[in-house]
Amino acid sequence: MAEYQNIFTRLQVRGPLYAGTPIEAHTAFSRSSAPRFSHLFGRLGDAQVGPIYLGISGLAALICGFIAFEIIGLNMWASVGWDPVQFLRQLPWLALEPPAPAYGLRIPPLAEGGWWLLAGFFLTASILLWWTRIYLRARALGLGSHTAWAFAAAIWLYLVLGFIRPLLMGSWAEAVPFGIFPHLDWTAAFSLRYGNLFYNPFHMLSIVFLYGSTLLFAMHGATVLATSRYGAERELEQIADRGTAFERGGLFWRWTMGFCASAESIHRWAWWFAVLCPLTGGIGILLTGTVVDNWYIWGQHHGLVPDYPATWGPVVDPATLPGAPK
Ligand code: 07D
Ligand code: 07D
Repeated sequence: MAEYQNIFTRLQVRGPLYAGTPIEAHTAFSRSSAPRFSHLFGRLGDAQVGPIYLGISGLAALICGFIAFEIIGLNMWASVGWDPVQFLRQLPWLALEPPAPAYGLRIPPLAEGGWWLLAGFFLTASILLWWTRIYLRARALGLGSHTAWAFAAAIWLYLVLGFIRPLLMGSWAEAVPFGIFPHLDWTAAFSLRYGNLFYNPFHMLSIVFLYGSTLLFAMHGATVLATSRYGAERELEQIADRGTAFERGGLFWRWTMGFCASAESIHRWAWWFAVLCPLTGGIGILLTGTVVDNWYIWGQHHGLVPDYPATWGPVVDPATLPGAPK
């Protein structure tokens, strides 16, 4: 018989249909759609689908998100002369660009960046309203607000990239365009313009937490799956009692690396690594162009970049050369 490895789910998690804990009766909206079972969802997680809680902030977030999505999509479609085939063919390369630098922080005509501002406004409203929804639903269930603050860390990086840094630089043109490949082109151009982001210590920190998050996630996921044959995913008594799956999981890490997290602390590790990735990243982006103009030259001044023999003369900041964009 094949050994039970538990990499793919073979069991359906399926209890009796359940509406969830009672909620305040006075809210204008409530939970909607009768709960039902889905076999496919049962393969991925809990088989019960719904009821979903829509609520005012959720509904408003969806409407704002839809408006932003429409503005972006219709502008992209217009950019290929409303040709539906070219729209689909070129979609990953199409963009809605921010205003040109000449406009600074002024409001440009719709076709010259105005639509970008509007889309950004509605996308930001949508994201902030979704944050509110997460916060309020967690509170209503008597949970901590950890999910909301983790999401806030991602929103911080998003706001730095598209709003706070452009404000400090005095130009919307500094912000990221909407578009699949155009936003990657922006990322590469940003790194080049400011002298190679690899020498930005906050980019380094952000990468540490990005890579660290995947490592911790793999270690934690693997530990729980590997001990689920002893019931580790049903955590309660495992945490306190000797001889349980949880103790074996802890022993595994103590034997292999001399130290083990606790059932509670591993989730704090995961939370902090995930949160610190966009948090440190946002600091790095905020400093770029505002405090530090060229990370390579900054690296030379701070001992990150060795002093190469001056075969071709000293390194000059390209931004100071005649003809360089201001
Ligand atoms: C798996 C959860 C599901 C989310 C998904 C994303 C949209 C966009 C497109 C309106 C992990 C849904 C996508 C709603 C629709 C239009 C035109 C999350 C999961 C599946 N990026 N980025 C992607 C965003 C920035 C970078 C993919 C958003 C910065 C690089 C997707 C933002 C910089 C690469 C995407 C944002 C940057 C990507 C997959 C906002 C520096 C890739 C994302 C709001 C941080 C990868 C073609 C994913 C790719 C990729 C979305 C910001 C760099 C389109 C919404 C400006 C180097 N980014 N990104 O799976 O395949 O996330 O690109 O800030 O290689 Mg990006
Ligand atoms: C984007 C937070 C905002 C997202 C939100 C979600 C929706 C979707 C969906 C309905 C991700 C909103 C969601 C709207 C709704 C549905 C379905 C978080 C986001 C609010 N880099 N780099 C990072 C690496 C280089 C550059 C971070 C590696 C080059 C720039 C990360 C390498 C150049 C920026 C990272 C590498 C360059 C970054 C992002 C290697 C390009 C940033 C962390 C191995 C040539 C960003 C400080 C994150 C940053 C960033 C990794 C290379 C440029 C750690 C591994 C040198 C401009 N890079 N990078 O959490 O913070 O993103 O930098 O080469 O802005 Mg980089």
